[in-house]
Amino acid sequence: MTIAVLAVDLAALALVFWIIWYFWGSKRAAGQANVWESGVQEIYVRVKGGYDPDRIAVQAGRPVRLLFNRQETAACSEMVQFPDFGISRALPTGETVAIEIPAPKAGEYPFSCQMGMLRGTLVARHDGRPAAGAPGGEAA
Ligand SMILES: [Cu+2]
Repeated sequence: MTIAVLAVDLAALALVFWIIWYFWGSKRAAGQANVWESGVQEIYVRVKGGYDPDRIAVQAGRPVRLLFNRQETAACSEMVQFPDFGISRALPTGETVAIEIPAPKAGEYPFSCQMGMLRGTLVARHDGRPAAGAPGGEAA
């Protein structure tokens, strides 16, 4: 029993490392959230002089989890806010902060730092595809 629990823990840990490697190690084109079996769409957003990616495509009507990781100490980026969802969160340097958006309707939802200098857009579409012309639109 204990060994089984340990095995599950190790598997979960391995998955976490794999996710980190996959998103940060393998420089993908960025933009499209990954959809897990749970139905949650998840994507890492690096915060360093801006948001990377700064245009995030997701499927409308499904839960979204954005994992912000701030890799700088500049005060400018210490908060991120999603005015459409009433979300405002601190982003401590070096920590990953999960922001959950239950099920966005189709539309474009801007997000920004507290002073609006750094900007990004969450794009929720029924087909989950980014708008034409969006950078890095194709799924890797
Ligand atoms: Cu700012």
